[in-house]
Amino acid sequence: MRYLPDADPEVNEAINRELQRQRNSLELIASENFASPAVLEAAGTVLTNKYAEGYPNHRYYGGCRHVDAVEETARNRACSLFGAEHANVQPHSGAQANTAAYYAVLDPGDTVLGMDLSHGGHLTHGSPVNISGRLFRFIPYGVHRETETIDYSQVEELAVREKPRLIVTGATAYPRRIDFAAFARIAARVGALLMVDMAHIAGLVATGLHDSPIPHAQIVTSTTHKTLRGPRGGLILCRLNLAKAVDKAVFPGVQGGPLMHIIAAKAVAFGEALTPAFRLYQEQVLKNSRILAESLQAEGFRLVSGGTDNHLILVDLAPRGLSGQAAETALEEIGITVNKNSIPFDSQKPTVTSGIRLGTPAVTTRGMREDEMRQIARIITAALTGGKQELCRRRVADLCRAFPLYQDPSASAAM
Ligand code: DSN
Repeated sequence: MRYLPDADPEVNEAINRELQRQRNSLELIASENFASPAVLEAAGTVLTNKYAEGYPNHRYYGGCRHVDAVEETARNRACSLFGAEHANVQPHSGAQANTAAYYAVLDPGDTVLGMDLSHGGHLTHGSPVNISGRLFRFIPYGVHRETETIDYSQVEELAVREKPRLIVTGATAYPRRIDFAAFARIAARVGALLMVDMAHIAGLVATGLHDSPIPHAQIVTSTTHKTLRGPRGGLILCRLNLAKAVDKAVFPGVQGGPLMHIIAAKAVAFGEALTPAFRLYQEQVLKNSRILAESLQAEGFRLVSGGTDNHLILVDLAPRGLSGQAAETALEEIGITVNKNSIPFDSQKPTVTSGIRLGTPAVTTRGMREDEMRQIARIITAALTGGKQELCRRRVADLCRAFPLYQDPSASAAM
């Protein structure tokens, strides 16, 4: 930082402390990642100064020729990356992308099926406290009590009974593959549209390591900062016949001026995701997740659904007599960041929970591999079963030192 330290020491100090926190702790929040230095640079540019309401070549402001070029690049790269017919890269976030997607295809009061938040869905998939649950008649579906995997027969029964206009799938705390073809068959049977929120798995989808929703869904939404490892933001992909409705729903529907600096950073991230190195990174994310899951199971932890097929793991702590809240705090004290998370049929309230959610995208970006996952499982076990805090803290610090972050750019951006 050249200017900030003098211009605003207070904010500069907080940013520096956050940088140190990211460097010196193990980030296991499944939805977080470390954007590359190139993505950070693009996000911190003069493009933040530009108003560009509208779309390339159809703006409501002059002076847009350079930001037009950036947005075109971002849209084209998003389409190539996912094999989509149309991309809207303007949503400020995943929640904005979902709200715009609903606005594009629904009328207030329409019936929609969405995955229950407490079974791994998302707030914007019809939670009563979210605008989606206020504007539309969402009917929740969930997972089987025994297998803890999506109950496709329940989805079908609800679809036949409720005749929804839209079925939404995608999850924030679901460790298994989602069968988009099964959802598409159910949607087709009842004449509903299918929307997939692939925010968590977008990086896996981009590299062919999770089935793509694109052939099955009319609308696909995502964030750009999770497994996709871009800047914080949202994205909508759709078929050409919905392109106009989607674009209108984003602007002027739910947003005003796009964040052109973030769109530039999205373009850079999509460019990175198109490289072979990104596929290797995603393969390692999956290997790390599987090894972390197996190592925790070997330590006696119960995992929701018995394991993982993707980048995340949901640990049920009830059999160990712990709450998610207590575990989150205990792990934070030794330098491991996770989030407490409800598990399906949880007996604890959402502010306490019986589970924690772990993910491997961020530690994999630091370059960690299978052996480090085994070490992390041992540290987590020690921290949650009365092991010496000081020793756990030291082992976390050793790992962080061995895999530096944002020091040597090649170390943080190489994978
Ligand atoms: N808050 C995100 C997550 O952590 O999964 C979803 O939007």
